[in-house]
Amino acid sequence: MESILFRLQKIHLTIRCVIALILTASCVYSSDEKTNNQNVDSARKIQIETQAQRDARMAWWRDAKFGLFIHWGIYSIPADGEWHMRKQQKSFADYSKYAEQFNPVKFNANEWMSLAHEAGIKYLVFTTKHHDGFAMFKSAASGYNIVDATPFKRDVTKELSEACRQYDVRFCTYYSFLSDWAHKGGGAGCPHWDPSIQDGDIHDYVKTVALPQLKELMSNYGPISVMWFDRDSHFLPALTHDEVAEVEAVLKTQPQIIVNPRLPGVSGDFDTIEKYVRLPAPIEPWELCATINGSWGYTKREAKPINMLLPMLVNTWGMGGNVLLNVGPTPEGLIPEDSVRSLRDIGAWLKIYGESIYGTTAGPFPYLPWGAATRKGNTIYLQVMDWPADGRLKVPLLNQVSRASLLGLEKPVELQTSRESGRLIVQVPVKPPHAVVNVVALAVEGDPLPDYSSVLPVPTEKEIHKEGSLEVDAGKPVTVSTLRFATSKYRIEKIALEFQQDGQWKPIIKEFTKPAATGFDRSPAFVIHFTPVTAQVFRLRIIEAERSVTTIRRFELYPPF
Ligand code: FHN
Repeated sequence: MESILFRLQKIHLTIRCVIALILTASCVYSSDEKTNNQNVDSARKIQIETQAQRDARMAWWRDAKFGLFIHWGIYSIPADGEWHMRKQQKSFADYSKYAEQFNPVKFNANEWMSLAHEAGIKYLVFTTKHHDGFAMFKSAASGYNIVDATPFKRDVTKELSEACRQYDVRFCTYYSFLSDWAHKGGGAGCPHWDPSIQDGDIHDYVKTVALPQLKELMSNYGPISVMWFDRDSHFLPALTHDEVAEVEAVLKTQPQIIVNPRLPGVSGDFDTIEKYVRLPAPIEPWELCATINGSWGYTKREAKPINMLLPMLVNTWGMGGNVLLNVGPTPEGLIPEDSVRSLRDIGAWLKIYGESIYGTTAGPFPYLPWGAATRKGNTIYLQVMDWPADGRLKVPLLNQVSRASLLGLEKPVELQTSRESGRLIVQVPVKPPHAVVNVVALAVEGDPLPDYSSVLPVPTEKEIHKEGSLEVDAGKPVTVSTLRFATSKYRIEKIALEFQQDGQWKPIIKEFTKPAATGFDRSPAFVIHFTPVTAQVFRLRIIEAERSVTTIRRFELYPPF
């Protein structure tokens, strides 16, 4: 039984705690008042967005699936890509001479956006200012811009924003916020090579150049659908709390704007990966930005043809990602003819098969030997890259299929389905309608039930050293015939796959050598088929690697399909 005194003490203690809490809060509050009323004001004004509001804001982006990235600036003149100034360690005096030469008289924003529309593009991300610090828009914050510092004198950002609206493409702005190699205090992922121009306080640079230019972009070019921040290094000074608050306040002037996650401190709305799909895929919503020819800014590299681009696009869409595909226009203001051709070929495919891409989410399969898949409600779209020569498409799906149809003909053709030893078989024509990727639509009942996955325990990422190996026990004897493995970077040179028998390691794959990378867009995920082997313990052994340590992100073994 508690004494009355003990109870009184408890009440007293509780009251003191409550008072202490109020004082603490007011103290924080008052200290805010001393330092920056704006924080307190913005703290009052911050509206916490509900999930429903966020979903509504993101809906167009999730459905859009396909954007065009354009890297264009005075760096197009040397045709050496957008890092030319840093790669060649060119002084500002030298590099800025390109501005005096920049006169893209063949530039026509309507032609660019008409092509984007034809390519099935839904949004444009344009480099309004890259790391070289040169603004492709009229700016009062710096005379180093296309209107004031070139013979061209036109605000191409404004012309593009207007053309986007005319061709039903959403206008989005890329801006290198912290990296700037032309203004005092601008960040660089390496020591400044022209200190008289570049050295300075990065917070002064944010205050005098980056923030004012961000305000100009948010104020002068109509609705901005995505703010695409970027930087030339992960190792740049952080923004202060106040700077973040100011950036957020400027972005709030475009209330529906979506923001990428590349300005540390400023929350992003989607995940972003670069150059190639990787395993595991990021959590949705995410975007892969990739190049059409292996470089961002203009170079003379040939654009990849559709039979190389479409598999990358379809695999990304099948993993639930958007694709932001980049072209680098010429100094004259033209999108290179080979890039135009590839974009048109993609657009022609999307014109026929777009229903299997736009508005879809990731397919239900962890891995498909012949292609990818997307999902829209009860319809699963199979994007088939390896067409079955015998006309029997095997689909690892347990669901009942109420209708199967082949897209790409005058009208969808109904297909027969059957089951053979549990595997769904879709009877398809021996000759497919499209040369690269064909689409079969399956109307299924209930939530999709895939039935083909790796026999190894769900892999954890593991760092292994050169000549190291990763052993995994399947828990029981299994028969496997496909290895899928992925590393963190494209750094594995040679690997071997082995199984354990009577305490000895026996080879399954004696030596797999990674194929030469095409450009730098090469996914570090590999699929290798081999004669079926039955065992319980397996190991992936690194024979040769570029670096002393690499991370195995996925080590999967699949049974015969
Ligand atoms: O350094 C930039 C690069 O030039 C290019 O703009 C890419 C595009 O995503 N972003 C940075 C590298 O991650």
